[in-house]
Amino acid sequence: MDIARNPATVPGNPELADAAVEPAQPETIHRLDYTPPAWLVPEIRLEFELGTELTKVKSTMKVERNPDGSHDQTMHLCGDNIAVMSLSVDGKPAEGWTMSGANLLLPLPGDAHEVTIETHLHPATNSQLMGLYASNGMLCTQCEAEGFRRITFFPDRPDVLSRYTVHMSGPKDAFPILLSNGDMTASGEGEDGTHWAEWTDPWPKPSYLFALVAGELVARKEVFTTMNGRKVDLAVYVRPGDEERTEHAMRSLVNSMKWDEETFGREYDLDTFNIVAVSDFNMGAMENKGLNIFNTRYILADPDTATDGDFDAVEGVVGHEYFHNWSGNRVTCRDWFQLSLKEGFTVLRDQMFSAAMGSEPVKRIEDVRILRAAQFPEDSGPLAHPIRPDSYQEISNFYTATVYNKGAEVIRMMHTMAGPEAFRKGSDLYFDRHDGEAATCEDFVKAMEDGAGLDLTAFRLWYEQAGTPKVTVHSEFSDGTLTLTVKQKVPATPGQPHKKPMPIPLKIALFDRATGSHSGEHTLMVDKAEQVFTFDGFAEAPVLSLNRGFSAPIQLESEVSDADIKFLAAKDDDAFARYEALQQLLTRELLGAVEHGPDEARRAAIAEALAAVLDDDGIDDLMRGELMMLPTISFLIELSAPADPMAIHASRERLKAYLGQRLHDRLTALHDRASAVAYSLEADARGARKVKTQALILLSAADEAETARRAEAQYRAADNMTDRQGALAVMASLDAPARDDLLADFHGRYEGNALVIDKWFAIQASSLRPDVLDAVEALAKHPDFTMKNPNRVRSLYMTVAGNPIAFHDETGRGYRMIADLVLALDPLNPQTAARFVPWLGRWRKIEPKRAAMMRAELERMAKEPSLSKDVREQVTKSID
Ligand code: 0A1
Ligand code: ZN
Repeated sequence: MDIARNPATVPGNPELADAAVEPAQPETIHRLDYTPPAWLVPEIRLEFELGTELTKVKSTMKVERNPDGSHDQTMHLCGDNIAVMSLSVDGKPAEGWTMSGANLLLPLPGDAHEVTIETHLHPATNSQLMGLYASNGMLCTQCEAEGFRRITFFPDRPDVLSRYTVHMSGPKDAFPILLSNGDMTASGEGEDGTHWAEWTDPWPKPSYLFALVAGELVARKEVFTTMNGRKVDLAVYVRPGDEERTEHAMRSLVNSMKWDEETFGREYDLDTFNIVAVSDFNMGAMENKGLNIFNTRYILADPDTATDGDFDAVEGVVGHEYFHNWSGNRVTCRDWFQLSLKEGFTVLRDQMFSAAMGSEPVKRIEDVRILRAAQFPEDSGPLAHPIRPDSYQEISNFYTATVYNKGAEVIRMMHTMAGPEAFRKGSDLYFDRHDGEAATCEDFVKAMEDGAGLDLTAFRLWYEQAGTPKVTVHSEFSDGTLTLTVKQKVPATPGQPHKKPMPIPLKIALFDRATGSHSGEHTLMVDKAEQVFTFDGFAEAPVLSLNRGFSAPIQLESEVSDADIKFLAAKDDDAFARYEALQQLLTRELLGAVEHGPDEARRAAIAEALAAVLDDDGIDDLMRGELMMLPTISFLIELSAPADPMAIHASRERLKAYLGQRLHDRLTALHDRASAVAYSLEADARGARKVKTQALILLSAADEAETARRAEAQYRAADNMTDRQGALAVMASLDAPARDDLLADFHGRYEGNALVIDKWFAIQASSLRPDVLDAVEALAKHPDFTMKNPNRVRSLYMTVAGNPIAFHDETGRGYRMIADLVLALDPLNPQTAARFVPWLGRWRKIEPKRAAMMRAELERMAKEPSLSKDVREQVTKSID
């Protein structure tokens, strides 16, 4: 083989190779262009000679022609930032191969061959954190979506499934633990202080599920016995010193395994299940077969360093990754357009799991809050896409709230329409029918139709159309009959100017005013632009409770009067609907006040409703804490475009001050009561901690001095992170003398604990003080700040982007700060950099002066010639 013949493959200098091949104009990939692969790889053996500076990889693939593929003689192997060091076919140097950009084109004469390729990797300088990289002294991989091609040349697409054998060797002192997918099948000692291990994964899998970890790690171990008596060795690996903080992750794993058996009939299928926590990670975690790799943030938790929210997040993400073993791994995706097939379903599964482990209504409220804060803005902005997108330039940009959270809502609607038993039949059929396959969203829908007995013909629109349907309900009452006229409109989104009406399962109840009860829920199937439903037999007009449990991911515009909303806020037996009623009342007041100042009657009604919430012994504190939260500014911006974020903020602070005054005694009494509850992880104690901080938040705008006194006391008395962080976050927005002392105390107390120092950055960046941007600029120069760690970058700058006071600073400084960050981070880590762009892309929702400044920042970024494909796609789409 003559490598020099290929200018793009310069041995030992992969960076040069990459620079030569990056296309100027990113290619757009279309869903309908899918064709099956011409060549399959039923088996692959990977041999790694591990080193942080240099790792040598030898890949030996059994390849065969795909009978269902085209008759292309040439095998297409993807590559990214790697060079061919050697290439042979059936033991002889390969001939006639060429490079097409970063990819390798290998002509193969027959129907089956053995292909061997050697590549060299440089983990220490891999700042993208895709492929093989070094993190905190260890080596680890991230392959989803297209990272495997940074390790070796391979048909790196999810419909090529292979059996993997992985052999790795390296110095025992640097890498005492050697892990990969499947079960360890052999190990031994080498020469000169090296050792080796071989791992075999019997389950065919796509390359994005490959994983390898090597380093000095310690584990918490446990044995789980599955429903059919299989003993599984579980381990949670962390860096030495962190093992005490893995108990909750292990408990969450065991609970997930048990829950998936009981709820979905899914059993684990290997003798080993390993989790590894790494500190440098672009996302939350990754479901690699038998070797889940996690951001430390979703593993490490103890009362002193993790909040109750952090504990919940660990439980949810551990569950999520474990559930992927079936929804994602046993049944995988045919292509990346099908991402929601695994992600939407797995999010629904993790939501159901967390609900079962804790409080179902509270979990539902939290999930809807996330949907509204993250997905609704996406669905109404320039980056809107269906849960099954039609095209992309960079697939990493499609790991979105739409694909994940709206994807979960869509499957939840199937669950609602089918009921739990029929839904389970549908999911059983899906897993049976497609086990071992790379499937499509259509396969899932079909299995649900066949198994659950649903007709989803029209429902498939939820996979095709982007945009949050707007639904209005108009009611009329006469002669004992209630007539509901329901109208829906799906707004235009990029590339989809005209929409069809969607099938919407709308759960409602009709309350009798006199008794305060109703005679049962109805699920209306709304599937036309306009539809009329009638209900008889009422003595007087009933009170409408609509979209109960948030049965459909829609924006509901109802004409329900303040009085009826107040009725529901006090009496609705659906906890979600009760929360929703209060939110609606709050939203009306917050937005109304921006236009015409406060509405005294409505404010009084809110205070009365909240007083009832504070007094009601029938509500537990976890729910009370939810009911005490005001709608977020980003949610309010969504509803009031074009919005003046400062006016919304001011309106919110004004209402907080009013409520803080009106409810002062109740809030201080609540704070006192909750402060007396001892720490535990039980629901009562968690609830107490939640209301404690919520009480301070409501009090803060009314009485700064009292709030500061209480926050300081809460901070100093805290024996757990929930209280400490809550108090410090309240304090961070005040002008109190103790503020800086407490911030310094917090830093000193947790120096060296990366996850807690992340909190220290985030707390300061979330401040509502006018000097917040000065503080952020200073923090960016703090010795603990680094652009190399995504958690640290997010803790400072994602918080800025999500803090309307900072981001929407009227000088445009917040926008510039985020654009500067994107430009600085892009060369290091394009994937993480691209995640900041959508904040600026929301300019259409903002009043013209700010909108122009936001857009100008996008244009400034677009002028940068060396922008990554990731950032370029988001910037270009956001400007249009
Ligand atoms: N499949 C993972 C998410 C994930 C996607 C891409 C990644 O690349 C950096 C990492 C993780 C999940 O849903 O948990
Ligand atoms: Zn997932």
